[in-house]
Amino acid sequence: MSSESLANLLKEERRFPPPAEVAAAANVTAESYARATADRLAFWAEQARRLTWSTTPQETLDWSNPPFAKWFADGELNVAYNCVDRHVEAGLGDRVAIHFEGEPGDTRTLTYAELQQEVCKAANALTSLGVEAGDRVAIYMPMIPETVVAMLACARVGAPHSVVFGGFSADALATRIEDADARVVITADGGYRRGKPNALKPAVDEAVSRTPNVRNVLVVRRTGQPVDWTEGRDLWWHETVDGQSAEHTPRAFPAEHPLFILYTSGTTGKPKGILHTSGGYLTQVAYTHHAVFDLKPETDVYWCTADVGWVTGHSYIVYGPLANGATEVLYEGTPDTPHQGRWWEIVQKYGVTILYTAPTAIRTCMKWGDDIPARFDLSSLRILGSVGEPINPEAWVWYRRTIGADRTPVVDTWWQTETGAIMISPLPGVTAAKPGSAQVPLPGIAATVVDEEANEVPNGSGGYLVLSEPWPSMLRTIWGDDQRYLDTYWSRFENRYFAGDGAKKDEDGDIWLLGRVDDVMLVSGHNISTTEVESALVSHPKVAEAAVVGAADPTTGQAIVAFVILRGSAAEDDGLTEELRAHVGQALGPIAKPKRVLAVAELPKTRSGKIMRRLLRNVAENKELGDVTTLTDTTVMDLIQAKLPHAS
Ligand code: 6R9
Repeated sequence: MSSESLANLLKEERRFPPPAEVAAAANVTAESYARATADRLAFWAEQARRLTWSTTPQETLDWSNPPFAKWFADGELNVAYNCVDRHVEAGLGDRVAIHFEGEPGDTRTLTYAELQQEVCKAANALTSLGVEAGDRVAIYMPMIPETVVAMLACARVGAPHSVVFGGFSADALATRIEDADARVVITADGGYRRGKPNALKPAVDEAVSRTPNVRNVLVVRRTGQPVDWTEGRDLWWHETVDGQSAEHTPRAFPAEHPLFILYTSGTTGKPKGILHTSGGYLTQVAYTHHAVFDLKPETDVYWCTADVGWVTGHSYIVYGPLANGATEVLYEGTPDTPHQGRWWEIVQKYGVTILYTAPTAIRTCMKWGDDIPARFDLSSLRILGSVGEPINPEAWVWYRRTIGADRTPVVDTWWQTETGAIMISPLPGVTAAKPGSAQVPLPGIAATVVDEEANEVPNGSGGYLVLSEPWPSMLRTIWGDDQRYLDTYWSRFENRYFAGDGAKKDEDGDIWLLGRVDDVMLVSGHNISTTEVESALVSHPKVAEAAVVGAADPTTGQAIVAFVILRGSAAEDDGLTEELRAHVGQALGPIAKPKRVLAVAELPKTRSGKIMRRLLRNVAENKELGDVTTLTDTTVMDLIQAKLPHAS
């Protein structure tokens, strides 16, 4: 982004200092920043001591062959032991690990002692199927306790898992099974979604018909729906796992032993298998979960609404919270089944104290109206978190006021599949929060904003977000493709990790994320961030959600096209476009005014709630849509196209 960027035009003056009671008892105080800056490696070595190692590491970072990092390389540990057994050994076996809430309303509680038994049985079952350390296992599951058990069982036997979203197609699953060369697939007959059983097994059958190296498919019975069965290959979980011994001695693996592969789609090319390893990853997810959410494991009830098929589910449903001995909620279904208050009902029922969700969900709840959360007792909540996209200031303030009774800190956490753990975020007991800004790198993290020439930009300017020092939970490579790892992340700027996000530093040096660099719009020679125009639109009382794209334009290079979802009561009338154009013009300046504004019923989103602007750009330019396999709902695009027969 050039210095002509409009990055400074969006003014947000509201400030929310940490509540005195949170600050007084906070897990992490301002002093950590200074300590971590003084000696970053000593800081991470200290955080590694949160874990129980069978061989304590003496080395911290080996960066002798950058960008291929080794963290705590001479240490040995078992990740599943750290997430489960050690809590039981510490006398906490009766503490609830998981409050499971199925979409139909069925529930199940697993204490740490019970979780230990389940994980041990599943580990024994995997061993009985010939799974050995280093073998890859694919997991294609709904959000049920067995999914967490399966992941931990893989970790326990040292078999890297590759979790594939239950919403992905047979095709997407086959590609991922093949790329990782998985030998076993763990799945379920189906899961519940929007009030109905949603089959999973047929997609596995189709995928596995194309991946001959898969020996076994282990199937959890969740919905009881009929399934096709291949004798000799398919096995029921309850027949294979339940009868196993609940004793299993965890084996220690080197810190750099692969823990999982998780595929990110990216806009072009085949999905990238992001590889994470054990000791550094677990250190940073445990530390960040403790620091950013101020977790008090004795009293908190934590709930992350993500799907485990997303990195947020890996790091902040499975590994971080369980390494910290947290009590958490696991919910199978959608927020509006059977009614739009389902989430708030769950908060009330379990007394959730920490809630971690995505901006898209927050904006959807805003759209449904304040009266829905108002019907439930949300007074247990003390910390709210956001992840996945920039959160518009309006949505941030709504979240804090309507869900958090204007009392709870909101932490806007920036990170990626590749970073493994949260990198930039306020700390709830330290940071005076600014709605819409992720603000500051966490202790031990070096992040900044640079221009085209790799110079750090001064405060008040925009550019590219980079990470300037290695971090413990960083990806180690792209599975099977070191060159692509180098090209994608380490070639744009020397010795710095290129995140692919635009960002700016405000006058205080706080970081604001401006959207993916690929999405930045170029209008009459000015770089304009999608995030800022969308935030300006969402700050209009008639707009619930917005997505903007730069569509090719003969005079201005690109012209801004805005797709908006209106709030419940607002109607699409002739004056709407002018009203919204004027509103954006006032917030950001005339150059940022959208050329066209289109009211739509839904926006195309990935399963993790990210708006797929590429598809909207193609619609606006009247082009072929391209790959839609990661969309939650492909019919959304038909509706939008129908609205726009002659787009360009
Ligand atoms: C955790 C996760 C990574 C991309 C990232 C950025 C966007 C995530 C954000 C955010 C602004 C935040 N992103 N958190 N943008 N503010 N708090 O989402 O991982 O699915 O790999 O996506 O998401 O664009 O580069 P992943």
